[in-house]
Amino acid sequence: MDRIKLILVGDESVGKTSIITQFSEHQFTNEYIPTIGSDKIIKEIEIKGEKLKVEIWDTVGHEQYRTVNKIFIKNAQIALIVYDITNKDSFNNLNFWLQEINNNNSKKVICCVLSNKTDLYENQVVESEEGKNFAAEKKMKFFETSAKDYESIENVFFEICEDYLVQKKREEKHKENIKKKKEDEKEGNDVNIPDRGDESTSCKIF
Ligand SMILES: Nc1nc2c(ncn2[C@@H]2O[C@H](COP(=O)(O)OP(=O)(O)O)[C@@H](O)[C@H]2O)c(=O)[nH]1
Ligand SMILES: [Mg+2]
Repeated sequence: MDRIKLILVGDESVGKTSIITQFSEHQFTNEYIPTIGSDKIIKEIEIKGEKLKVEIWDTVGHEQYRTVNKIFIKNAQIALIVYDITNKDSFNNLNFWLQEINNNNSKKVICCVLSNKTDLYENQVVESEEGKNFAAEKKMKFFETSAKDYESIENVFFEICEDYLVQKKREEKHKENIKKKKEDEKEGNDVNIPDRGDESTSCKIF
């Protein structure tokens, strides 16, 4: 079974821990419990008959200093970058988190933006369009979530993990094509390798 590393980043208090708790335990609390220690949970999911072990890494309460442990980001395949619709700063800092991922991960990471706390629309200060535009500019997916609502959270994890599987298959196919090309070259045949076509959902673009 494939095992993948998924991390959540974003400012303090945007709802990262709540999102994880909702996804893994179907629970939500209004209390703010700062995350301490290293938090990693493993959840097994199944996408179209394919099983996947997802390691979900929560930041460990150092978001306020805006520094992230390099180990935390290293080797992550998926990053959920979260902001809170009632907190403009958390939106303005999305770029910072994106850079942080790019600087500390040599591999291609599938990044997406989560606009969280949609249930607090009365206090909304970041318009939906702003979030959508930001994500579109960087060719990332955009999700509107409320950690109170299991469905919107579940949807994110399933969709983004499915994207990962699709990309992985594309890469495998690409490798196969290269191998085949080499073999054909040896035999003197002429073969074109199709593009991987995996430009979207990657944050290695800006
Ligand atoms: N109303 C509402 N509150 C939320 C939501 N997500 C998180 N919270 C609250 O925001 C606070 C911070 O959440 P937490 O998950 O600890 O944020 P973290 O610092 O990013 O891990 C807590 O009081 C949560 O109950 C949400 O979607 N809606
Ligand atoms: Mg937390």
